[in-house]
Formats: sequence, structure tokens, C-alpha cells
Amino acid sequence: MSEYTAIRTCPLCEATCGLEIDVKDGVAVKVRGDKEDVFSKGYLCPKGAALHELHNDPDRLRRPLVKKNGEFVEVSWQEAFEAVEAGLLPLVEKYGRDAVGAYLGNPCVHTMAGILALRPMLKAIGSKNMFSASTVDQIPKQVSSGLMFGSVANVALPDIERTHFLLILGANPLESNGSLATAPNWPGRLRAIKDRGGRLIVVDPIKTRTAELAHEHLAVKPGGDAFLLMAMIRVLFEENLVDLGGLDDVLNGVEEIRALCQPFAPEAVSQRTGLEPDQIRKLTRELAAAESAVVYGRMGTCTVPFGALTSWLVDVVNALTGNLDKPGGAMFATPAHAPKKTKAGGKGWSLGRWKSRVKGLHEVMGELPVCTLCDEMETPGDGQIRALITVASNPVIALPNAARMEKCLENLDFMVSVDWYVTASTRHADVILPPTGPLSTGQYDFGFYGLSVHNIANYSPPVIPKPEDELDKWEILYKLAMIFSGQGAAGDPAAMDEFIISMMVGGACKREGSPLFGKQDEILQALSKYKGMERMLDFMLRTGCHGEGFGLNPKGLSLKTLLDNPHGLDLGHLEPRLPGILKTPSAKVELAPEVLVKDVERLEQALASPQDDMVLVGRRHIRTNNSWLPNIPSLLKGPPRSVLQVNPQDADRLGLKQGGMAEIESRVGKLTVPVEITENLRQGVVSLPHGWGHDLPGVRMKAARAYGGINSNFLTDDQAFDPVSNNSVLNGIPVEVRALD
Ligand SMILES: Nc1nc2c(c(=O)[nH]1)N[C@H]1C(S)=C(S)[C@@H](COP(=O)(O)OP(=O)(O)OC[C@H]3O[C@@H](n4cnc5c(=O)[nH]c(N)nc54)[C@H](O)[C@@H]3O)O[C@H]1N2
Ligand SMILES: Nc1nc2c(c(=O)[nH]1)N[C@H]1C(S)=C(S)[C@@H](COP(=O)(O)OP(=O)(O)OC[C@H]3O[C@@H](n4cnc5c(=O)[nH]c(N)nc54)[C@H](O)[C@@H]3O)O[C@H]1N2
Ligand code: SF4
Ligand SMILES: [Mo]
Repeated sequence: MSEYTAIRTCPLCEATCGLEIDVKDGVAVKVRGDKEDVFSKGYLCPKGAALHELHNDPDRLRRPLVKKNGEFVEVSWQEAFEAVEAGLLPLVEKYGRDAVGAYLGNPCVHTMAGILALRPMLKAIGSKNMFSASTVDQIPKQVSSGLMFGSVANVALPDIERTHFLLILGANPLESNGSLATAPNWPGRLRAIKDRGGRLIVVDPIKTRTAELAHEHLAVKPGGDAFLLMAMIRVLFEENLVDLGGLDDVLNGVEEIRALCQPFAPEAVSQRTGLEPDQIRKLTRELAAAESAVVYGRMGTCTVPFGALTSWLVDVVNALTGNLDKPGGAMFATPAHAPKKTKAGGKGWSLGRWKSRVKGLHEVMGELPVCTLCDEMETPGDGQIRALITVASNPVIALPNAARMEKCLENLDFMVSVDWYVTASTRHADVILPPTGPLSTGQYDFGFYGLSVHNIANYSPPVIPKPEDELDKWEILYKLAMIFSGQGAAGDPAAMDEFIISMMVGGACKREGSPLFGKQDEILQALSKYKGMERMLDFMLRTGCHGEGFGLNPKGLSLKTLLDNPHGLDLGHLEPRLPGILKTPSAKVELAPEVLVKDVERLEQALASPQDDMVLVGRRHIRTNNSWLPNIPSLLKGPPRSVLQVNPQDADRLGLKQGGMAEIESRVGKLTVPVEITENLRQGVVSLPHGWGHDLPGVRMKAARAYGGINSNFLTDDQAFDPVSNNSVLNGIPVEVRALD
């Protein structure tokens, strides 16, 4: 009998908890929190505790599937890649590269391959039809960060470890464990703010568990945050509470903001926010008076009609209260894999380098928005998407207007999915390519150490060796890249790996003045111990801000340092980084970027526009993760979750009964849903979680099928989006609700 315990960072959400995993005879049998983890210190949630169940799930695909006569058949990898080549290349030849679209899902950000190996594939495809879950999620924050700080990577994070005052808008970290603010154990960290005498205020239409923990809960109307923040800014100016915290020379545009906020007096926004003018004034004064304070916004501020504007105003309030780049305020991470930037200034960041074919929606961060993905699949003509590649994504369950999406996938000429399961979406695929399981691949959170509220570096090697007949995700993505670049289905991903690392190292060694100049061979030799993603990580760590620099800084970091420290490295609290990290042409923070300033007109017009009687918002639960864990029995325990929550007054008015059924209808769809009546919702708001609805013909997930649930995205509207970021509106959907007998 072989038994061992492995240490592994959890890949399931942004919190990056350390796990201790018992393995017996090659099978993971138990997961605990790693008490020695420098960041999570033993904390874990029910999802992390079930990671081995995901790895062991018999429904998780181990072999590629190819559809033959309408049925999936297990085939060899070679046959699967040949099927991809035979299905896709003729379409490219006949219709051009834009005929192939790609939709990349959320789990891509949670794997090393998703961060490093997708780009070569996308480059090889060469289509402008690239989409990702970013445009149903955080892209508004990246737009505002790009415009203000010159780079979409410069996202200001709430320093929750030191703050005296945390104002949370539209986030529920007690269920989600945080987003764009990586930190294990949000419950503990929020309680710690209270324990040290700090204040916690939550603005959310629902009295969530996070709101319950707070000193105060302000039940804002969905979509109200931009108005609230504008009013707070006006109060700051009006009451002379503006304090730039010594950043006067770094902040451009303060006077413009003073002018912009004028129409938004607390009285003027009261109707839109559902908050009393006095509540807004008191909140602003408290925030301004706190020793340190930070506003933090998430899904409820992004997936709304003013997503980019709201995300921007969050940082404006932080700047105007002297809390930008200050301990306890909004700060920037210093990820170990990135070089330290010390000289402010750069080319800046812009959007709109190209436009979508059908609706002319602008590009953001190299992608087009998912709100127009169906348009691009449905509308005939040059550049129509005829084939789709989905990578770790579930468009039918995750994207607005699910009924339309279903039809579009059915009508594709060809579909390839890189996924672990036959899901609501991948059942439409012609080929499914499953990467090896979550415990058989290494983990370093490229995506999240740059968003972490404490500087951390941690690498975990595979817990269970990858079975010989399985492929890592990077191998699959490189194979696809090779097919598109004409090297054929027989191409060896190891050759592509060699090519990419030599390009990467070569590029760095070509820059005159760089300490690496001319040392390409030596450096490739020094990296030769590792392959694939690990080799790239080693290179990035060594050349990163704490790196050993290939001998220049012998005490610095490399992959070996992380391997020697399986519980992670604590690289300290967030540090002030302005103006060094700024990449704006002015080398200053642009508090009033033109694109966003222009959108204020739309906000002003919306002050007077009519409001909907009843709107739908989503919600998350600690035992779910979007649609990717519905087949794990231990996570399905507890009361039914896919239910419509309604406020008691609304229930009375509509004749809805606890446990009864209701019909809910939006512009795009109609669903029948069980009702749960709860005081936690504000009147006029109903809530249905996303991520359910797996009981469809062909789905191969036994537990998920038995659980079923309702896909709330049959109600969300693909025509509702924020015109600046093009992010979909998923919260505040106008609906009608009727009782059913
Ligand atoms: N109504 C509504 N809709 C929403 C949201 C909402 O709040 N309300 N939230 C939105 C948000 S924030 C997001 S991020 C999106 C997510 O949208 P998507 O990313 O499209 O969907 P997921 O549900 O995350 O599905 C992920 C798929 O990837 C597979 N998978 C998981 N891990 C891996 C892996 O390592 N490799 C591979 N190859 N496959 C893997 C899973 O089996 C699953 O099929 O949903 C959005 N949709
Ligand atoms: N357990 C679990 N954890 C997860 C996920 C999951 O599905 N389950 N998904 C992961 C992903 S992909 C993401 S992006 C993150 C998201 O992380 P969070 O943003 O923390 O998660 P949500 O639960 O969507 O929180 C959004 C809150 O906004 C509120 N809200 C809705 N509309 C408005 C509004 O107009 N204004 C305000 N102020 N509030 C509003 C909702 O009621 C909800 O409480 O969570 C991640 N973690
Ligand atoms: S909070 Fe997130 S990272 Fe931590 S155990 Fe749960 S799912 Fe994993
Ligand atoms: Mo997300």
C-alpha cells in the first residue's frame, strides 16, 4: 500500500486556499485545509474539501470523444485530433479564419495552461471572433483600470488586512470567497476588521450572509451604485471632505470630477438608489473620516447597465478620500512572476481596435463581447462563425439568452470542446478533448497573485502523476495551435513547447542593456530541468521582481524556491506602487478618462427614466461554482437552491406561496420556478441563481441530471449590456412574476 499526503493550492475559486490531500494507492481520498499554508492557514470551504471527488468522478471524461452518427464514441487522441483537423480546416479554407470562433470560460483563469497556452492557439486560429466569460464578469473593472492606470493588469485591490472601513458594493464574499480580491477565508478576514474596531458596510439589494455580518446593510436598488457613488463624490466636494492623500501630483482630473458630479445630489439619486439622502451623506462622512477606508465593488457593480462607470467611480472615491495606494485603502499587488516596474508612463490603454461584424460592437482586451456571440453565429455573410471552439466553458448555462444559444450551437457546422464533461453545451460538440484531472496538473495562480490582497507566491506540483494516456491542457491547446498553423494532427506539442520557450527567452535576451542580453543559450540550459508551463513559470519567476535573475540576485526566487516551500511564500503586505506602475502617457492616474466622462451623460439621462416594477438578480452559494461542480454529490446536499426568492410583500401582492410555483417571464424567456419567500430581499427584486439546468438530453453527469435545477439564463437578455465595456447585464433584468396553482 502506498500512502502519502500532498500539498496543493485549490484551483476552484479565486481564494487560492492551501489543501492537504491524502492519497492511498494512487487515489485521493481526503482533503483538509493546510494549516501551514502561509495565506489560508488551514481555511477551506466545502468545494475545496470535495476537490478529490471532482478528480475521482467517474463521469469526468478521461478519453476524447468524437461524435459519429449522432453518438459520442471514445477514440484515441490521434483520431480525435484528426477529426478536429478534418472538421475545421476545410471551413477555414472555404470561409476564412473568422469562420472559427472561440469562447473561453472562467476555469481558464484557474489553470497555468489557461493563462499561458491559450494565446498560441488563438494566434494560430487568427480569427477576430474571440469571446470569453470576461464579458459576463469583470471586464468593466479592467476597462476602468486600463483607462485610469494605463494597464488592465493594474486593478486596485481592497487592503482588507489593514483597513479600518470596508464598503462592499455588490459582492458576497461569504459565499463567493471573493473576486478581484484574492484572499482565503473572507469570513475570518471580515470579522477581523470588526474585531480591530473597523467598520463594515454592505450595499446589496439582498441581505446576504455578508450583509448580515456587516455593521450596516444598505439595500440599494439593482443598478443604483453608479448614482450612489456619484452622490457620494458630490458630498465629498460639497462638504470639503476631499483629501488626495498626498497624491496631488499623481492625480489628473480632480476638477473635472467636481464638475461631473454636480447633477447627482443625494436627493436627486434617491429614487434611483432607493436610499435616503441622509443615509448617503452619513455613509460618505464616515468613509471620509475613517483612518483608512476602501470601497470594493464586484459582480453587482459590473454586470449592470453602467458597469464600467461604476467600476471607475469606486476608484475615484478611493482616490478622493486619500485611500488610493495607501495601506488599508485600495492598493496594487506585486506578483512574483511579473517584473517590477518603477518608471511611470507608457503608451496607455485603449479599446475599440476593431469591431464586431454584425452589430459593430468594439473590441475590448482583444475580444468581442459574448452579448453578440449569437449574432455572429446566426447572421449569414462573410465572417460568419461556422465553427466554435469552447475551452472550459459552458455557454448554454453561463451566457444570457440560453434558448438562443442552444439553437446557435445546434446549427454550427462544427464544434470542438476542451472540457471534462458532456455538459449542456459540450453535448453539441463534434469532438470533446478532456484535459487530465485537476490533481494531475501543477498549479501556480498567474491569474490571481496579481489580484491578491497580500503578496504571495505558491506552486504545487501534480498530486497524482498524470496517467500516460491523458494530456495536460497545454498539450491539447498546443496541438490545436499546430493544427491551425498547418503542422497537422500528428504534430508533437513538445516541439511547440521548445519553440515557445526559445521565443520567450530569445525576446528577453535581445534587448540591449538587459542583464540577460546575449545569454539565450545559457538561460535555456538553466531552464532545461522543467518543461511546459513549469518551465515558463521558472523563467518568469527568475526574471520577476523577486527573481534570482539567472545569478544576478542569488538569494532571489526561482521555481526551485517554490518547490522547497510547499506551503507558499509570504512576500508581505501590499506596498505603495504609484506612480511606478502607471502606464498612462501622462504618467499620472487619469481620474477623468474621456471614454468614461462621456458616459456620464447617459447616467444623467437615466436619473429621470422610468423604472421597472420587478427585476431579477442572481446569487451565489458556497457549495456551487458557476456550472462546474454540479455533479459532486457532497456539494448538492442541503435545501434546494435553484429556487426563486421573493420578498413577502411582493409574494402577498402576487399571490405567491412558500414552496409554491411561479411563472417568471422576461423579454427573452419564460420559466416555471419554485418559490421561496424571504425577508432578505428588497421589495421589487427577485433572485434566481445561475449555474443550474443540467437535466437535458445527452448530458452525461448523473448527479447533476438528477438534481436538475433551472437555468436562469433563459431569462437574462443578450441585448442588455453596458455600452462602454460591452459587458452583459445579468442583474436587474425586468421580469413579470405570476403565481401558478
Ligand atoms: N445569470 C448569470 N449568469 C452568469 C453569472 C451570473 O452571476 N449570473 N456569472 C458569470 C460569471 S462571473 C462567469 S465567470 C461565467 C462562467 O461561465 P463559463 O466559464 O462559460 O462557465 P462555467 O460554468 O464556469 O463552466 C466551466 C466549464 O469548464 C469545465 N472545466 C472546469 N475546469 C476545467 C479545466 O481545468 N479544464 C477544462 N478543460 N474544463 C474545465 C467545467 O466542466 C464546465 O463545463 O458565468 C457567468 N454567467
Ligand atoms: N461559491 C461560489 N463561489 C464563487 C462562484 C460561484 O459560482 N460560487 N463564482 C466565482 C466567480 S466566476 C465570480 S465572478 C465571483 C463573484 O463574486 P461576487 O461578486 O462576490 O459574487 P456574487 O454572489 O455574484 O455577488 C454579487 C452580489 O451583488 C448583488 N447585486 C446584484 N445587483 C446589484 C446591484 O445593482 N448593486 C449592488 N450593490 N449589488 C447588486 C447580488 O445580490 C449579490 O449579492 O465568485 C466566484 N466564487
Ligand atoms: S474558498 Fe475557494 S480556494 Fe478555498 S477551498 Fe473553497 S473553493 Fe477552494
Ligand atoms: Mo466569474
